[in-house]
Amino acid sequence: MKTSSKKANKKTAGPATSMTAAEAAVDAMVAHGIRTIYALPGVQNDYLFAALFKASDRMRTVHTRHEQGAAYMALGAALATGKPSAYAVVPGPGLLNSAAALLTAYSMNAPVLALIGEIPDADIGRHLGHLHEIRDQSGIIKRLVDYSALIRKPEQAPRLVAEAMQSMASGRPGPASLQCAIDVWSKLGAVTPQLPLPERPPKLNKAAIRKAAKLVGAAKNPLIVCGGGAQGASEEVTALSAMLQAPVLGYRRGRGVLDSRDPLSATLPLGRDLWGEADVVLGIGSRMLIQFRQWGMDKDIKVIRIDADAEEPGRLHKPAIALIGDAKPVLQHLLEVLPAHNAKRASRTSEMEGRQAVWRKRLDAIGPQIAYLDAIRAELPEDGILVDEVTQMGFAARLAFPVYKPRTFLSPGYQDNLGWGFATALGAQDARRDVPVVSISGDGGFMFTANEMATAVRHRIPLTTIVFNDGAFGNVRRIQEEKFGNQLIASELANPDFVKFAESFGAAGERARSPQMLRAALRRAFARRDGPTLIEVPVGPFPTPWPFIFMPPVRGVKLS
Ligand SMILES: Cc1ncc(C[n+]2csc(CCOP(=O)(O)OP(=O)(O)O)c2C)c(N)n1
Ligand SMILES: [Mg+2]
Repeated sequence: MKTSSKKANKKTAGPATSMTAAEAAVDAMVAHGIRTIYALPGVQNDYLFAALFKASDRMRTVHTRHEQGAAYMALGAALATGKPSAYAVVPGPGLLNSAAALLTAYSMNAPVLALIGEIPDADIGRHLGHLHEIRDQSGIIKRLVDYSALIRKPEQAPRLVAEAMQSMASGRPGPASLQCAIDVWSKLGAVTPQLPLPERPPKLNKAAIRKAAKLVGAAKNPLIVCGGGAQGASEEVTALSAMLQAPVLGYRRGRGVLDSRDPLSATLPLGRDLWGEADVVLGIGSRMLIQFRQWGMDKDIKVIRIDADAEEPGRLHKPAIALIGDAKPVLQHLLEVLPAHNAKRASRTSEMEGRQAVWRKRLDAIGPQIAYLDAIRAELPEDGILVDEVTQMGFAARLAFPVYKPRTFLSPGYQDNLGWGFATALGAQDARRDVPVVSISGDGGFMFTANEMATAVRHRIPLTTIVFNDGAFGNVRRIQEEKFGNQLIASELANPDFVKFAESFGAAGERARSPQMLRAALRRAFARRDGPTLIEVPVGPFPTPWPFIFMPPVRGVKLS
């Protein structure tokens, strides 16, 4: 848990004003740049919603049909913009309904602020059986977020909001939560506004960066591995890759840091070959779990890690050099000092283009998925956003969907939680109304939050959702067919008519039976900017992607 900074920002943003705790919290969020809150009301938060009503010229309230939708939408907004976002729900069941998304925000290091109601302040911990009471709510929340606090008085609200926002932006980013009791939201107090607290980044370790420059500058076969922590450092990674002629491997959360059209950009299957050859690896904002656990290590590989979290680099393997801090400033300094230490490098363009072509050919094994992905790529503008899912198409997208810009490919990282896609994509589209957002789901995953089609219509969110309908938890069904002698259990699904389903909400519904038809449907969907479109693509079983994802080691030791 992060604790509040000792050296408080004593300066205030103005004189004290009489207001409720709820008004103070809303004002403070506005002062920190939060302009939208995803929310679902209930009696514990009535005064919070009264404050949101009063502030509706400064903050939009987007209400959802389930708390999981609100939290996923806040997650999508944070991921698509790189900026903090917020959601508000009632305690107990409201909190738990939002918890899978909050967990995902934590594992994706996403700055999501969860405002959670509470039972009457004096009764917290007394187990009286109040509406929505849950044992040790603050204890449960503390395990899900980086910063958590209970607002006990209106006067505390600005400061606690500032601390939550500071925590979400500092070090390794991540979610925060503020709770407030039903009877405290409405309390009046003399509230003094609070200026945002400084982020306080760690001091650059210039000596260590110079050491890293020497090590990577002398490397014969340098490789850069990017995770989600590199999304804010795309320019620097691109420059570094060119300077070193080092390929950049990004899978799932690291995709788009280097433009897929750059010959030095690599994703999984080719990335594993490159890992096998590398002598110095620079890991940026990545846990490197696949590399260390799946692909193996040996003494011939030297690792440099750049990470915002000082504890991360040493978890599986002690790196030669750990550079702690946000990737952007660390890389900016590395780029300044590297030229003095860098070996003469021949262009790897034609070699890498040849190797890319070989893997593209091998990926014909999942050609049916790739044909649909190519159709999406052909229609989606360069800065359009694709949100994946735990589905056949999602697995293929992580390997083969070309990504041109950072934050334009959203994938749930290690949670890989079925059902994240549609509602997260709604949040991304709500926060980025200037670009088209496409959600790809299976019929299984889509139905987790399909109710939020009502939210999309109500708030005119122009998201395009493609549901690949194979009438099954197809991924599970294939495992049952191949590994368990066709013992099918709990994997075949009864579905609605998805086109009629969409239309019944007032959304546009389309059915596309081929990649060509999908392209035409996408063009129509992108032209519709005042509401959502669902495109159902009926499909049969897809070929397995697993041989490209779970590949055997290429180096000696699997780290435990
Ligand atoms: C929260 C959660 N529950 C269960 C799973 C396990 N799971 C992974 S894929 C899958 C089936 C996905 O079905 P669908 O969305 O239709 O995609 P398809 O595999 O058919 O392409 C399931 C149940 C999961 N990853 N996450
Ligand atoms: Mg399916």
